[in-house]
Amino acid sequence: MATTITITGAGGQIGYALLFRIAAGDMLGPDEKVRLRLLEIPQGMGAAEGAALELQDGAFELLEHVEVTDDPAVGFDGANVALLVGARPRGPGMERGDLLAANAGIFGPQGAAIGAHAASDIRVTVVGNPANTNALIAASAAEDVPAERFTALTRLDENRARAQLAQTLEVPVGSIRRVPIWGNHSATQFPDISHATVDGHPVIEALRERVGDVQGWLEQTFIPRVAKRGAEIIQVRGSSSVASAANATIEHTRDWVRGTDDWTSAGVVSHGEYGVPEGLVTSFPVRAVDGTWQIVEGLELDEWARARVDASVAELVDEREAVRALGVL
Ligand code: NAX
Repeated sequence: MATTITITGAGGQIGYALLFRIAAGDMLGPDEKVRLRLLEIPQGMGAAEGAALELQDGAFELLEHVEVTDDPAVGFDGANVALLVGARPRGPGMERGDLLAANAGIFGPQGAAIGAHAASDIRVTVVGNPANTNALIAASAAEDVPAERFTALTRLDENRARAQLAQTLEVPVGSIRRVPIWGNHSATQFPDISHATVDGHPVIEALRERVGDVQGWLEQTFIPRVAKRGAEIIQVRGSSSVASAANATIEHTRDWVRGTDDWTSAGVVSHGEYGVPEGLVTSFPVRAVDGTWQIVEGLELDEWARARVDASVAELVDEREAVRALGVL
């Protein structure tokens, strides 16, 4: 049996970077056949149809079928995995409330369509921003689908954090482990190195030798660099992060389905862990076991880390309040 994967915004930039890697087996493995559903809005249909022609020309042996549609009922029909990439970007003069409202108008109906049409094992990865709150909106609209099946992507933030540490310590990125992102996928996110290791040894000790004042380096260099990396990419490249975002989406979804051998980060629904209000889709340190994300519990957060986590969670609470005020939740 093939896995049916729905990609919204498939005619956009990240969609284009995702499709061919999924068809090549990078997400679900070299033995898993895939059926792709490319869900777009009418303006994006041409780009998605063009991508579908190229998928055909890729002659991917794992790719059983491709369908392009602008109807969510068709797009999510029988879906086992949904990558919700298409979102409304912030336009000129748009306030945060306008942005949340515009995206509620997308993620609410998509959540409802997932509830009505997707397969019972559906797993949803929300990439489109504001990703955490969009995941919350979709989850609350999806009848009979556990909220745990809706997640928000913070893997790109984690990858950026690991890459910055690797560069600073002059080690391969694979040597760096356990760098969870806490909170919102936004400038308030908290990349936490307090449990991080480099080749099994504490990163903090290695950093002390390299940068001296670790706390100063974290506050003035590392955290701003990670949190503002998206803006840096736009400035240098002239366009937002695309291939790195697609890569993180594939890694997040692959790990969810196939499991992890260590911690990673994902925006998952809180059940009150670490005092995060129940129901908020928040990034935590997680492991994937038997197809389920499990929050790594019992980690120490010192006062400074606690304040960072609280600030990001407070932003998520505000977003939820703003969406509630719209009558969406
Ligand atoms: P693009 O503007 O290139 O593509 C978006 C596509 O979505 C367009 O083709 C558009 O027609 C389609 N779309 C819009 N509304 C839709 C709907 N209701 N149903 C189906 N399709 C719809 O943006 P792209 O660069 O691909 O980025 C997509 C999203 O990813 C943005 O919201 C962006 O902010 C977000 N990102 C999230 C990241 C994360 O780590 N969570 C990092 C990368 C990226 O910034």
